[in-house]
Amino acid sequence: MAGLTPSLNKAEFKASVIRHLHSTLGTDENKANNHAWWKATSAAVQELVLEGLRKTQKTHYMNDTRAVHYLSAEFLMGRLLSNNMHNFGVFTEAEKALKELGVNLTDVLEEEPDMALGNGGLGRLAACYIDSLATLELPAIGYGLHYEHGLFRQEIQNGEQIERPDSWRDYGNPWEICRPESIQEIPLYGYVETKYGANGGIQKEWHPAMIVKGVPWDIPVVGYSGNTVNVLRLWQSEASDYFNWDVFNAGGYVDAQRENVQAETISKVLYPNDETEAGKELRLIQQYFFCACSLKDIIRRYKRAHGDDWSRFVDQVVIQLNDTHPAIAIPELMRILVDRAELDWDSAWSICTQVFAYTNHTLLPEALEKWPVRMIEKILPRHIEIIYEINHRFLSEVEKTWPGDNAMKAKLSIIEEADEKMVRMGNLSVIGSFAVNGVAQIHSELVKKNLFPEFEEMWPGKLTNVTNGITPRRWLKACNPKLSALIDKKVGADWPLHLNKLTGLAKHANNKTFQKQFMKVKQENKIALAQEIEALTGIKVSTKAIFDIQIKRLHEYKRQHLNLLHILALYRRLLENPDYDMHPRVFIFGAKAAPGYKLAKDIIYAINAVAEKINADSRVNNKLQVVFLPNYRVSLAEKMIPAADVSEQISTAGKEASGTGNMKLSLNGALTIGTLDGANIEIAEEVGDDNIFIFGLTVDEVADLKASGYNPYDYYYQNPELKAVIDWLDTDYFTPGKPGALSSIKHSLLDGGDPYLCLADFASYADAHSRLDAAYRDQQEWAKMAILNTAHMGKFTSDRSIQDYVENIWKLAPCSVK
Ligand code: NBX
Repeated sequence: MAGLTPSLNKAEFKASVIRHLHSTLGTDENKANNHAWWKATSAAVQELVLEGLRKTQKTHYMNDTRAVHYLSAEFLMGRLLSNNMHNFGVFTEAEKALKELGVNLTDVLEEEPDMALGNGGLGRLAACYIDSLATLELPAIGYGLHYEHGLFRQEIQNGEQIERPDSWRDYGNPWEICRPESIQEIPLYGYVETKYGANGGIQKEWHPAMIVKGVPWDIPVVGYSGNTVNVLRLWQSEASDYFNWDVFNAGGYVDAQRENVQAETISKVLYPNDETEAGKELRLIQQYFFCACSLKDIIRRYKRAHGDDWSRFVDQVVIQLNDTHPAIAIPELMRILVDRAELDWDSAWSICTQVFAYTNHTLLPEALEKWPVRMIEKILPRHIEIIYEINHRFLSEVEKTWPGDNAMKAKLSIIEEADEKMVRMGNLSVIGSFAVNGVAQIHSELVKKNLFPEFEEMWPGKLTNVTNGITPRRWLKACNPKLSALIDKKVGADWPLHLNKLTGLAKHANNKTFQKQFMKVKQENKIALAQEIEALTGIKVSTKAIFDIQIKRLHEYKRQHLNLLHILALYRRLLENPDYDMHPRVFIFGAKAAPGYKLAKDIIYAINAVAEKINADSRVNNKLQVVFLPNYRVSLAEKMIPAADVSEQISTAGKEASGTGNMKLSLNGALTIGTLDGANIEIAEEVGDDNIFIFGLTVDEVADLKASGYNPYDYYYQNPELKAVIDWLDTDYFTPGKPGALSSIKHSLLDGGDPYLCLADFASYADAHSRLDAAYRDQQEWAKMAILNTAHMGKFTSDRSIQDYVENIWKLAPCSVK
């Protein structure tokens, strides 16, 4: 792959940037501010990108390649300039070129708004996967929504989260290309007409009441040091041109405009809920809109090569559903094949069930998508008929496997027969796919054992595992240049493509010089983060302290409040004994709460209140500090992760499907304190039990404890320290003049039943922290453990995950671009 990279030398790069400053931006070197330099630099890089894109598309077309189509409602891309420069191998030259122009690349990179078109892990996973697909030279296209506003920007006012709109494209986005030639029209609402043909056959015709336009925006996805540039195609909704001309002509200009607004609302905003389903009509329309646009696009491309011959469709097309959010694509493809292409049902179903594969990301019941039948009926009247037909045929299969068992039918049915009938999107996805995967070994086992056990029995082998991964290009090479340079020297520079090469670091783990170099990099990264913390919050943190970081969405199951209880315990110990022996520690949080998730917002408020009190309390002797960094996002993660000593991965066992932040932190030499949950288990296997701090109940122990009737009060009364810190939340100590401001947390932990077992795990967690504190005192030992973490993360490259998908699910071949 190396050597094929289209590259620019320093002089050429400089000339290109200046040319863009002049002719793209209409400014010059003297007037340009950092924003203009960012745009000009991006434009210069985009020239390379587009050249690669053209070649890739031509090559894929000429070779009529089989491709994977990754359907995801979210792609959490972050910033692209640094990434694209690294992947093209022009970062260093560009840095030098700009320096000669008197411009600091680091400042320029800060001008780029994050593309925050996702909530968290699921969306970022999609972004890592399209990076790996391009890197591995696999024909692939990502399909999603071109949200006008991505995930909200978080401000903290008086300790509370305030949501502000995110406007990532306000001043133009240099990477995206509008493709009006590929606009699609998408029907909505209306009714279905049944027609009887001369031969007695039945034809269904959907008469939609509304048509919206799907406008594609392409974001090129640059593979690392290769020539493949794939595409992420994001659909924006617009009012259809001819839509509602009648109203318009009748003088109903204003009414017509109102409907335009409705059409354009579809891609306006990303829903900010992770792990819950709101059941909002607009969200269902979003899902259908991008699936319908994408399927039309896939079929248009297929037909260009194969005309109306559907026989090769399953050879050319595989569609991966990123969770159930795109599951409506299954009945949509059936509609196209049966109503439009006039295939018989069985042929159409056979195609569908060879094309779709589905990834499950959660077991939490509240996160499993269900849509009211009545809502689907209204918006997609033909699809509800198709869903019923799929279900009818499926239930006769169930009847064959479990004759006469109606309870089984009720359980497996796509339709949930409740007061309000619901469509279970998970069941639809399993039934309509040829492969279903969980995202870490334990999660996939639980999918088989607890979520879909009967499906496993009906179709042995359909349910499988692909453990998540992360791209080491963004999450080590680009975000941690100092560590990368050190690693280059030890194991060579090709580890970003072959992450297992990092095992070559293990033999240096005991080497004092290397330990010093490794820890020096960590220290420099901590100093940089400390400056960022001060700039963002005004808090001066001690860089001698252990940087203990928990970054992820705020959710009860992720247990930021368990972390907080332990912080309170340390605080108490320090107040009781100012000489309490602990290494100084800075606890750093980053987390957004779903705007409607009251307790999550209360926990953010509590962290901030506790932080304010502790940071101002001289009695803690500079041993304890707490920081909540506002507006956690990809670009902030890139600054935090390289500076972490400790990675908090403390979900209740069985609840975190995988986690991916755990991998990023460990890759950058942080030691994990974590439960045996999700990918933590596999991380522990890789790094070894001596290099990780595991605590808490296991999945089985959680189940046993719940079965035996868990009572949080047992732990509360039996552990005086735990009782004291929980009671503390009920005073106005942290919220002077506002007693009870933090009591919702206490309530959820006691009378609320402590659904995520914080109290049951508290003692074990505190003990793990004591072990960690003791381990840090031996700096050589700690350095060795940190090095071994980096050394043993090879498994977690997203290239390996994609390879697993390719071999076990997609059956794709790479296609190199010359
Ligand atoms: O997906 C996350 C899981 O919680 C993580 O354990 C896992 O590592 C990651 C990638 O597999 N799920 C997640 O991020 N979900 C969402 O963001 C989400 C968004 C919208 C929605 C439901 C869930 N309606």
